[in-house]
Amino acid sequence: MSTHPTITAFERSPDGGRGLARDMRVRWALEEIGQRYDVRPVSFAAMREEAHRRLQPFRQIPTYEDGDVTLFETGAIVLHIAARHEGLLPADAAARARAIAWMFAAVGTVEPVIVDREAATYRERGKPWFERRLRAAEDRIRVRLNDLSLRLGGADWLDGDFSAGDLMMADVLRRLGRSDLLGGFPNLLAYVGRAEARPAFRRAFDAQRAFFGAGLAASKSTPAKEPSG
Ligand code: GTB
Repeated sequence: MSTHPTITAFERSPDGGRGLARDMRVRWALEEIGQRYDVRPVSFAAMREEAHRRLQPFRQIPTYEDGDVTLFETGAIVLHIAARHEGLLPADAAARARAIAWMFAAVGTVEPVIVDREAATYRERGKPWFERRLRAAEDRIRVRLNDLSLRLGGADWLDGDFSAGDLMMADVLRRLGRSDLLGGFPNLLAYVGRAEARPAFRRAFDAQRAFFGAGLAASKSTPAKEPSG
């Protein structure tokens, strides 16, 4: 029996090893607390099968299994990890609650507008309304980034020391790459850079690259499937 958690990840990297799929934030959280973990690759076909749907009702990755705990949704997974180990949530109850609020802000307020733009790019390109749709999606992202940028100001992290709130927020922002959108907010660009410079992030990033390993060359030329979610 495994004595450490098992997470699931795509069988083949959809992004050429750039660590943009959501297993990355779970790997990163586990690295931050120094927890070993196993990764079980799941193919798109297997994601639709009953065995995976029992773990993830929406046929997605990642999932998390550790003893009698089985979880889906990265917010819930990272919160579960952070709540049980030191290092990702402050000890002070009020500060801890605020860090958790930032986790929710990342997945509930910032991530949806970023995902919406990507979904439009994949599904609506070529439609007569595409350019207008894209501009509207980007405007919504800028509104969120502007508010976030104002709140962060010149601080290193959103609320005191680095927390699971920063981990989730930085990983959500990473999805924008080095786009003009993020580039318009130098403090957010620097924030993501600081997050990516953390040794735990580097270990997680290298681990996902190594995991995809030989599959990378193939997935660059023939994407396994249009990225989704
Ligand atoms: N809310 C869920 C969570 O946070 O756990 C969302 C999980 C999710 O969207 N998972 C995606 C998935 O399994 C993978 S991360 N999609 C398959 C499907 O829905 O059929 C999304 C993702 C995919 C690819 C890239 N990429 O290539 O850059 C980036 C992000």
